[in-house]
Amino acid sequence: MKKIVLSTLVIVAASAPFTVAVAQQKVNDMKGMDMPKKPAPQAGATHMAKGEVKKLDAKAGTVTIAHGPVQSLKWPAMTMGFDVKDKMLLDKLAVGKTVDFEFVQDGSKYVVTAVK
Ligand SMILES: [Cu+2]
Repeated sequence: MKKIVLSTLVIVAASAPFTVAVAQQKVNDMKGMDMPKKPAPQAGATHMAKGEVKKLDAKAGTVTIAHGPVQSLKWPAMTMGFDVKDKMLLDKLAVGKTVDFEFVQDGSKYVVTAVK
């Protein structure tokens, strides 16, 4: 009886460091999996569209464009407002003009970054 208890203790004692080592290895593996931190696919992406300028407010730096479908955002054609941060771009915009333009999402806003 005494012998059985002793050998059980030995087995537990012997296997304990191994169990800890395996657990540690698992934690390290998980950390490794988290390593490549890629941004969300759409974050910071530039979208391209073609549209007709409907309204322009140079002072506020906003433009309303009736744009065609935007594939990268799965948008249908629509008329909507954009911010225009770069005043240089405002010179390229005029009501009634059809432009190819690029824009990015900035929070809940869409900002025109290039006009061709
Ligand atoms: Cu839109």
